[in-house]
Amino acid sequence: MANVAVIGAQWGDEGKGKVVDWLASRADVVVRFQGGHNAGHTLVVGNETYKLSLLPSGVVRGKLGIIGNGVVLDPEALLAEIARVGAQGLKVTPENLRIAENVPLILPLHPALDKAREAARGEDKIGTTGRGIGPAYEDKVGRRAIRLCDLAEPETLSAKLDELLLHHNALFRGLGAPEFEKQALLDQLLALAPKLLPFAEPVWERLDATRHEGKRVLFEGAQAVMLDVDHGTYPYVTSSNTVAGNAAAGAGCGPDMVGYVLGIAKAYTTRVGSGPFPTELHDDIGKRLGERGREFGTVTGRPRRCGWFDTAMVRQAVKLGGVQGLVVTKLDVLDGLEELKLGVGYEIDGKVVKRLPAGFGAQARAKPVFETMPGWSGSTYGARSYADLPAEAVKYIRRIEELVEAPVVLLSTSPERDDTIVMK
Ligand code: 2SA
Ligand code: MG
Repeated sequence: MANVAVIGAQWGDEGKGKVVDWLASRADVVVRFQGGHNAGHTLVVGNETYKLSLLPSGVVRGKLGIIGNGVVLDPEALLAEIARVGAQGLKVTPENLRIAENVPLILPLHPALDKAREAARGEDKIGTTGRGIGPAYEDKVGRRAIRLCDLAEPETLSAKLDELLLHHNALFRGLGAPEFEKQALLDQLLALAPKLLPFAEPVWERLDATRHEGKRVLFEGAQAVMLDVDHGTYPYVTSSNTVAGNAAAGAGCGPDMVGYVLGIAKAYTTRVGSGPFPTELHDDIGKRLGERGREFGTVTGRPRRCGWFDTAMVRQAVKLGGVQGLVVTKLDVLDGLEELKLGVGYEIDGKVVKRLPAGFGAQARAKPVFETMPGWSGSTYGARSYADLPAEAVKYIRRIEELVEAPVVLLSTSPERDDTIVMK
């Protein structure tokens, strides 16, 4: 296998961490291409548990990690994460971490704006992670972001901050929130420069060299297709493109380098934050999925909303995301349920459709159309071969493949790396 991109096929938290870790051990370079420290996953290596948010997972496996230009980088969060894993014995240095010099930075005013806006939205809040992700991407597209390379040109920072604050302080005034002062931001950036600049480089050149050396690259997606800023449940989305189509632009290489696209889906569905979720369960089964699946956000600790697997949505994610093979995770959470349901489409204003429409109103009115399947009484937890699975579990997976129009290539049956079934 050459290069691989891993993306979420639902609303995040599909268990990408384990799969990325599994693949990172086979790669030479691991690249993050979008998102920021709104992503989070836990890696267990021997006796150590690492909680990663910005660092590409490969770093834990001794591989080169790259933070691409498509990421929004909070320098303080990165340095804190480096210190945290450092205390666990993992040294992160410019030897094993490189950061695109053109990556936009998240400054303290970004989380402040993120939170002030969410507070102003009240009931209608997006349910963001409050990390300043959206405002930082706005500044990038608005051409007023401070980027990592700007720290190497301290003489230009003052004027850049003037422009940034002209925009932001007007917003803070409108929201009745405290304004930011230039000098404090300038001092902070100047203090960060010597700590961050050693990691900065034109990573596109390194990726190009990687290509010529025939090294293997893993593109590590964060969030998921249904949180994509264009293709997700807008406006209840994150502010980046999460589809594999963005891996090249967000890393700085040609699209041919992205390689095989692996989509990750949980055997049921979860979502944190607000927004449409047609197959959501508000009953005891939903509660049971949340408890058995330990469905709490890694970043914010929020309980996740739970529901049945939605094949219409994952099919859409497969097509949009460019998914060539699917990994289904946490099948064991369904163990013991008498009956299972698969969402196969939606009824919207009396019409049955197979896809989730783009409009928020229509998405919110979409009622799920279900197909019912028998559950299984045996356990799938920790199963390592196809033959260990109850017949009904195999049927469930096969039906998912048919409906989402992509093969299930891997089945993950516990958080343990080896509890993975390669499907044929
Ligand atoms: P933001 O903070 O602007 O990105 O929030 C906008 C919406 O996006 C949702 N969001 C997420 N939902 C689930 N998981 C997220 N991160 C994962 C994690 C990491 C992953 O915490 O484990 O799976 O890669 C994540 N990040 C953002 C958020 O809830 C809002 O609905
Ligand atoms: Mg997660």
